Amino acid sequence: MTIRISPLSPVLGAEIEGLDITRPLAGPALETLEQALAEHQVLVIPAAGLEVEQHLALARQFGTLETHTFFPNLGPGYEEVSVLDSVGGTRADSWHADETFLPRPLKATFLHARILPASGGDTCWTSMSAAYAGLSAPMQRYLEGMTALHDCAKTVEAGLQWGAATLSQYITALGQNLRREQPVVITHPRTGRRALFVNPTYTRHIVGVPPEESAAVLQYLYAHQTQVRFMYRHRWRAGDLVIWDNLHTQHHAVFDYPGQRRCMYRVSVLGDRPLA
Ligand SMILES: O=C(O)CCC(=O)C(=O)O
Repeated sequence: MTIRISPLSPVLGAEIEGLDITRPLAGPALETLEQALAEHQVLVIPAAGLEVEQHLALARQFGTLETHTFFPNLGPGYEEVSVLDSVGGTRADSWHADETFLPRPLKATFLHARILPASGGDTCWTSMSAAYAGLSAPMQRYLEGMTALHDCAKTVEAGLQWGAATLSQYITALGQNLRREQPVVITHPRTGRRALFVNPTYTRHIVGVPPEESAAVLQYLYAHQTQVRFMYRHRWRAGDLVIWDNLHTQHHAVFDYPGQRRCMYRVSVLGDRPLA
């Protein structure tokens, strides 16, 4: 079988065809997929009928699976399958990379579309390596060697502000102390490409500069990295499986389908410490 890789935009995203992901991948096929993920950052694979066990088995070939810090999951024996169901109010409509507050944030996420709204519910990805390459040379030099604090409680704090979380949930999140200092610029271990690594959902501040400076720089970077020229927007088809490189992209699930159901199953693979 020949694997076909068709770019979906000049910056990121590719559709993969001719690959049977319902069985263990042979070494060369796995290598092709890993290389395609490093190069294209977001891979779309038509996978109608993919079973949960097959979804898990595919992700396991990429590394150790994680149980998500706060998303609901499929239950005993299937804790590694997060369920993002709009009926349960679970959605991710802010720009983020997944769980960047972990010491070893996720390397890749595998999201399978189970139930889709009649229209809407797209997901946008932005390439953080394209965003880094698009910075001015003085800004790249300024960010060199900087670190930023990432904190899981920041997202609960945002929920508290608009009524999606309670004070006791926020206090619990603070007590869990899921915080980590990460490099502001990281390097891809396979391609050597550099990428910005700050996101508005979890990044609290840049370390070692006055709060006003950190806030202004982060605000600039967030506006810069979400320009449409760095982006791919995926219109889901039933059964699509999308795999993304979590360290070198960010994503935002568009919530434009009130009253309709959208349900996705998600499995993620732990990475290594982000390389400065
Ligand atoms: O539902 C989506 O399209 C994206 C899910 C997401 O943001 C996540 O799994 O972190």
